[in-house]
Amino acid sequence: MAVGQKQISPSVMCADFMNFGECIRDFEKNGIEYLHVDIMDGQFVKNFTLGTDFCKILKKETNIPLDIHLMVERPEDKLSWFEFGEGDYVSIHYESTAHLQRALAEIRARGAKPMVAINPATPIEVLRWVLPDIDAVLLMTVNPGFAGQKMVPQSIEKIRELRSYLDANGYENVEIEVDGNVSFENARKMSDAGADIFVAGTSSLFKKGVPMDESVKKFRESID
Ligand code: S6P
Ligand code: MG
Repeated sequence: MAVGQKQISPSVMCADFMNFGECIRDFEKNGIEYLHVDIMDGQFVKNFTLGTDFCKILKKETNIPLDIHLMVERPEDKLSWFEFGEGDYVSIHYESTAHLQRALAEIRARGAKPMVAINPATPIEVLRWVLPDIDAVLLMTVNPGFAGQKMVPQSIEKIRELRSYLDANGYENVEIEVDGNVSFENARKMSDAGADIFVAGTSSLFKKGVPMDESVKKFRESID
């Protein structure tokens, strides 16, 4: 079975940057557990998003731990560019490196929590020999690169299988994070299937005109 309390990790690339400070204060006020920071390099995925300076600013401006999602080729060469440490999650894609275990071990050695991300088409069995090296699996429920996509329908079954797979191998403590079209409705199904951390983006928390307090309350009702 899954671990403890369900957690929300808003995708900050979906925020209104003209009012970003206010948005962070809203997250703090609402007890948001992580800030999901999407890093894209234009190669692993066809997009550019946030970067090293942005993570540095977040570390300075808030105590909310970061959840850095690296969608970059050869992440092992770039980990040293980022500031992260105790309490932060850092995820790297299985599909992005030939040196997955080394990169995960480096994240652990720097005091942060290593997480492996897998794309919708990647089988969960590829995780077998890095299970001792991770604290969580980031299960992509859309193909990475863009916000505002539709969930790949087989994702719910995949979450359920992943939870059983982790438990069957003795890794009940490894958390499952879901990312992509985590709407209020999908979040409920994902939670029932065994997800622990929910990346909230344009499909839920970042709706124009809806106060953050209201959206967070609704989100928690969906996942708890
Ligand atoms: C996508 C990225 C995600 C998105 C998130 C957006 O490549 O990794 O973290 O920011 O999925 O949320 P939504 O609700 O628009 O899918
Ligand atoms: Mg992401």
